[in-house]
Amino acid sequence: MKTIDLRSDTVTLPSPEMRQAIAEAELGDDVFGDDPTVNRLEAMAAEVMGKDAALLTTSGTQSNLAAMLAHCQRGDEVIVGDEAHILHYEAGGAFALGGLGLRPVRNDDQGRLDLGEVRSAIRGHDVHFPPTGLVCLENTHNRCGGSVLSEDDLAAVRRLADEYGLPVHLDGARLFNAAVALGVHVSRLARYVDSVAFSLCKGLACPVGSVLCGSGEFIARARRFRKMLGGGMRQAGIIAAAGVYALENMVDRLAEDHENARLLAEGLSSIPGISLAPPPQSDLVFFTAKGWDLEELVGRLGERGVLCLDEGGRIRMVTHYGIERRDVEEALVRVRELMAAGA
Ligand code: TLP
Repeated sequence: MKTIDLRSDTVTLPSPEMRQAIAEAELGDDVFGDDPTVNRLEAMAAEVMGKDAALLTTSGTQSNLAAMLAHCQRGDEVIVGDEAHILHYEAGGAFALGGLGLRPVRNDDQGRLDLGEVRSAIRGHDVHFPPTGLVCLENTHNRCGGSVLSEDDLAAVRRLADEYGLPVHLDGARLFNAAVALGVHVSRLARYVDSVAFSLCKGLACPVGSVLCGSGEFIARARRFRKMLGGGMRQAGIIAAAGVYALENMVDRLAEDHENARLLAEGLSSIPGISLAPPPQSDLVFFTAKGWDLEELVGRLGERGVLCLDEGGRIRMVTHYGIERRDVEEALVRVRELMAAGA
């Protein structure tokens, strides 16, 4: 029985061509700035995002933390959505390592920040208050169902942040998914923010890495923090080569993942008891199953070779490179059979 792994787009394996690019990568010591493949990836990433500079990091978590450290001073407060990945799944690095407070404001079901709440969360100059240092956005928005922030959504936050002279960081782990879903060039989404982090190791199917982009001065500060966080890698061209390959070859195919997610969602919603929560906008599909303990359902699906995650009250399935239309159809058959057999 074939295992169909829908836990995350992080489970993607490099294609033979990507492995070839890795094997042939020209290398040097990147802490000395000598790795030509890293330099190439960083230049390509900066260009594609429309920023001055970029920095290869080990992970999305490291990019986000280095960005927060580079934008803020210890003791500052960072405004984040109450469903933000930074808040829920990054081990509290901002608090623990950065001395930063995370100030949650409401995310709506589209992953947008409630602008009224953002405005009231921004601190005045009173000495009692921790200074507000940064506003963070997420696109696509993981816990809000892989929802896509539009240019208007991003522009609205930019305008508000500008009123108070605040920088904006975008956790764009899946920003290419957002761009493909909207049918716009990714730089159109990045132009509203001061810094943006995108993942190599999710839909772009690289084995490791994330890239943080911003102004030259900002990236120089972030580079020091990356070193402090243990992310100064030596012959990192091994990793960057996959990234170069992905930027050239793996972006447009994200549309296939979105189409497969749509098919998966359509099939799931036709199974009695299953409700989408909410309908998918990109590669993430969330649903609930009436009458089932979801942890148990995830376990039983796992026994049938369909891997997915119980995300506290919802099940998440993710389509990605390596999951074909026929895998989606097969997964649906197995879910349907299990649900028909009953809890
Ligand atoms: N998300 C992972 C898990 O951590 C939940 C996943 O499987 O979706 N920002 C966003 C929006 C993310 O979804 C993730 C990873 C990250 C940042 C962190 O990236 P990594 O895992 O590279 O540190």
